Amino acid sequence: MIQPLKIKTNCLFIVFLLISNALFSMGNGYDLWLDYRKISDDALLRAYRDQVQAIHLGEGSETLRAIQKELNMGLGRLLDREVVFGHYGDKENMLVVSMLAHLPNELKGYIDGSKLNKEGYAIKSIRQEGRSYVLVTSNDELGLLYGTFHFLRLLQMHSPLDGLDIEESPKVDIRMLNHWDNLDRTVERGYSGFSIWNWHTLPDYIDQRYIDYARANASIGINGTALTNVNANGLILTPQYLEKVKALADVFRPYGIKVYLTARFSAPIEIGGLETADPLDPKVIQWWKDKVAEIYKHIPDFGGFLVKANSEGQPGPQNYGRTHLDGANLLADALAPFQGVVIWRAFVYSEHDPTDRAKQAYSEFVPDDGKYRDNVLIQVKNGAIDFQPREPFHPMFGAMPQTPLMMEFQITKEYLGFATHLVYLPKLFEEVLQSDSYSKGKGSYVAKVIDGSLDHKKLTGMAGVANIGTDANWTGHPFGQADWYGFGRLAWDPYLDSGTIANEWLRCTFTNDINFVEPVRKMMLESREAVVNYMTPLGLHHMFDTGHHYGPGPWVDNLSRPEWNPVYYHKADAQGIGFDRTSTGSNALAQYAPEVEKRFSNLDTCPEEYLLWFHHLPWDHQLRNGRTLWDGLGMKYQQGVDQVRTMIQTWEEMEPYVDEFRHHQVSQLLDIQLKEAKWWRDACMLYFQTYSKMDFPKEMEKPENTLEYYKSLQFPFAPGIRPTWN
Ligand code: BDP
Repeated sequence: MIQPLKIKTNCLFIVFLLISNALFSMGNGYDLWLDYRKISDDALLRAYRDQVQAIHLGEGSETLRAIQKELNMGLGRLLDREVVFGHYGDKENMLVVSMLAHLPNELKGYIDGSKLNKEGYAIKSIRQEGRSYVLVTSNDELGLLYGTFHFLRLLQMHSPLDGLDIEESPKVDIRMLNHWDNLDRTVERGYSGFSIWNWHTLPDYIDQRYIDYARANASIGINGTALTNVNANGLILTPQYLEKVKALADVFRPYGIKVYLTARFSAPIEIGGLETADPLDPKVIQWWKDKVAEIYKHIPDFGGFLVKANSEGQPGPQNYGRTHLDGANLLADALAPFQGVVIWRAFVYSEHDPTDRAKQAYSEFVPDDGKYRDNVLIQVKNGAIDFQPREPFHPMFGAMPQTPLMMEFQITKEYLGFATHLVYLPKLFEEVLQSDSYSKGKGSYVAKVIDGSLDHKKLTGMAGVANIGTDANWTGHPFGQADWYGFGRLAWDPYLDSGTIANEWLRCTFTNDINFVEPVRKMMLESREAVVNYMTPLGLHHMFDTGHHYGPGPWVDNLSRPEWNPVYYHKADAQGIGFDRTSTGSNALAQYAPEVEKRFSNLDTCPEEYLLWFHHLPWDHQLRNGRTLWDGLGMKYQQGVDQVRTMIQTWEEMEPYVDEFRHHQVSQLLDIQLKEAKWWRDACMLYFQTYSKMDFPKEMEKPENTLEYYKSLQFPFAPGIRPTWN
């Protein structure tokens, strides 16, 4: 139990403020969107100081202590003065942060708790007998934590504190990051340094980063983290590592974050000494039961397992002639007594299955709808191929009304320029969430599948593959932080719009100056279309160079599995280009609801941004602007390059508003982005020209090098590559 207390001004506090301000002025970005800069507007500063003369903090446990620390630091910095904690009534105007059950009697009755779910909160301005209160309240401690962060954000964004009447409850249950972090600290598809989990010094050494990670996640509502790579290593389930996992779970708990682990399906053999991992074998069943019980002894609120099985060489139930259903239910039964869940990934495609890769996940999972245990979620990537710059929504969304489907987005930019390109991903996430699956008629948005409202799902979730590493600013590119931030906000509320999120992030991270916020927000919102244009326009996809996925490789045709080769996806030939997924081709379109199928099948109604995803078309096919497909491709590539030029220009003009350090960082990265955008344009157009035999459109700049040159490029140490293919 924690009691309200008064923190006296002391030297330590002043030293703390000085140090934290000094760190900020370095602008290295470590503080993310929580840097709590002093309010720059004097009148506003006075008004805030007047409102928060003291804080009444209700009773609670360790989460309350985290809230207290955050208020102390946040308000200390924002208001640039000592933070006073006291009791209701101590001062004329106060901030009251307390669960409903512990509110002072005078403040009871202002909020109807039945409108808030377990993690929800309300923020309300109250005037009472000449006194003024801002009330942050909730049913549960976690709601109070989220409400506190929201309150601090209001100040960070210079919002007025009178007339507040906010009620917020998360729309999705499990809002989690998936770290593709290996135990040796390399990160698969990680572009911002090494894994932040220092397994070697755990459990005894608690890096401050673990705490700041928890704070940052809690501030955007993330409540789960899968610590390890989906290409899993069974060692994480051994006692030696579980002790380390426990240490992290203990750090995260006050911040409402549950820990999940990736379970390697063959772990019973590798670490359990069994001869098989057959999910129907009684010894295997018992092994998982015992293992789960052991984990819960260490971590009583363990979230559950995330599993990649029978995919890209990972072991799974099919190795024993069993199904994904058998595998998922085996683990679900072991976890059920402890309220744990199994998150089973639908990212599966087989080298022995000759059908279109885009169809395979649907074919494997949809027939078993309704047969999974209640604590199983199927985690589905946003599109049917693999985190491309643009993909139509996955046909599984809407097709499994009786099974919780969890969204998997990729926050790390494996296919969107690594941590080098400025591409604002919430725009992509929003596009997917707002796609209409038509599974229950018009308005069956993917967001409704994810928040469960479409089919009254009891369990819901959204996962994002993390872009976090040991870089000083966590995400490599300073704007990569916006992708982490935006993912969290959308997991909390999948109906938020990406422009609102960009506005919040920019104000909290850089400045509230509108001369900065508006142009940069515009730049962010346009950046996603730019990357689509200069990498994979008009529905092209997966043309990335082998293995590392850095740069273009549309010519690659020699990999062992057909669907690992870019030529499989673009199918360029003398006649034309594109993947026919209509009824004359792979018929993948049949997996969508009839309205969607019809719209995408028909060339007159198929949006041009998906054209070559669904159709193989002649080079001289006429686009809606009257130009040939060939010209249209060249123009799109050129447009992408030009958009990056505009971004550079915008950013140059922002110099007066940003610290020198970050301004320079972003400038350099944008220059690389321009270089690489041109590389994509030139390499792809030169290569496709060998088939089209047509001249480049007049709008397109001349390629800077020959096709042979682009083909000769090698990147043996490109970051993020899978270290072992196990
Ligand atoms: C692909 C990545 C690969 C991952 C795989 C997955 O290239 O490194 O292991 O997805 O999601 O995007 O399992």
